[in-house]
Amino acid sequence: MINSKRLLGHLAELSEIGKNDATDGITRFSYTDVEQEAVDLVTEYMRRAGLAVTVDEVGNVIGSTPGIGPAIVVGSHIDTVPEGGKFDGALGVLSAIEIAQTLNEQQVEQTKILKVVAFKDEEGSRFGFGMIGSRAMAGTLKESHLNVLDNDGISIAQAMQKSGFNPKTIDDAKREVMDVYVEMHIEQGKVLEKANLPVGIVSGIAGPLWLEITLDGISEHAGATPMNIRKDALAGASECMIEIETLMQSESTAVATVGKLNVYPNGTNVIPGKVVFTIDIRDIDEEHRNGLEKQIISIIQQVSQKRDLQWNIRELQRVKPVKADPALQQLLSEKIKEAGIEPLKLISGAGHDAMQFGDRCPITMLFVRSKDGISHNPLEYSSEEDIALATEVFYKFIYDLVRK
Ligand code: HGY
Ligand code: MN
Ligand code: MN
Repeated sequence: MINSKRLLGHLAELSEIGKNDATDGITRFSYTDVEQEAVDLVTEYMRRAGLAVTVDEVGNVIGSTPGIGPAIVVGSHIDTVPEGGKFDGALGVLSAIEIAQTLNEQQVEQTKILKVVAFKDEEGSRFGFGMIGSRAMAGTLKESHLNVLDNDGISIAQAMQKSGFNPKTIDDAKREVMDVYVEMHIEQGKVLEKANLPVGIVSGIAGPLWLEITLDGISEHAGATPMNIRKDALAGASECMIEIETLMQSESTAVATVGKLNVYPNGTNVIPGKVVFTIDIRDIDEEHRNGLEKQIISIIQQVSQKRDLQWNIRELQRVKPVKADPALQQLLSEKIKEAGIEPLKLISGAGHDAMQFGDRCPITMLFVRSKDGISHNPLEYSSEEDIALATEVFYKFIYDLVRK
């Protein structure tokens, strides 16, 4: 039996780090002092669980049971979106630590090594380029990726250096030889709540494609410039967004979101001469996502031509959708049934570190119900009962994996 009281205590303690007391929102961006505080706390929890803790070249925190050879790797992240919730990522890392501590306390004979990982910068909130830690561990992080800048003009490489990491060594980030990679995470959607189920099995993860669009017009006097001769970049961006939203209405699984928008020079009496906005396009089918990308780019081209705006598109990240391993899903399904719950399979609309390992080893995820499906929001909530039940199911799942 896991110690759910201890786990919930850890969750409460971690959620105090980076919390905005006015909104209850949590902000922990990678390579910042706040995030380092969270890393130190999670390192302490790993040690108390009897894990040997190492930090790799990009800052992944890895807690391992003794031995060498292929490992059962269980991970998630402790960085957040701006004003995020308590559970996204944190629940996965802390439940994995709780499971390791329970295996250790109950002196369970393990034939496989267990590694618990808190991956660096899963969200991509600071640099617009995410999954830095899991990409490094998968061996796909390139030095060129480290040039992207945050809002203060600091690159990933500079932020790494400031935190004591050497960007030149990212290739040495140990590629853990993974037997399997599994992750527990809040669902962040409404499927489990609608099905009235506390947990679900992830059968696949939709792949996010992030684009940054820049539209250039002319900043002019808002009072002295007649409407018919303006090159208003914000009006152009708004027309693009409405056309993109209309295009996506007929989609059943694909989604597209404009999440960030910067207006220049951002003055009340100035016609916006420049706008920079992001588009996050996702689907479980890569071909279909590529088709949508083409249609969205053509909308941007046509609106820009009509309004005499210059347009530029920069790809921020392109992550392949992945399918979960059938055998792992089957084993998880058995553990859910043993808990008296009907096993439901669902696709994850949200991206996760697990995507970086989908083509290297079997992966799957256990989802925990999200109240009202809300996430990336201080209102994000999963009940203590659901967390306890999910962690117990995941414990039994990992118990089998480490003794195979
Ligand atoms: O963007 C995502 O899907 C995840 O929350 N990083
Ligand atoms: Mn997450
Ligand atoms: Mn997230």
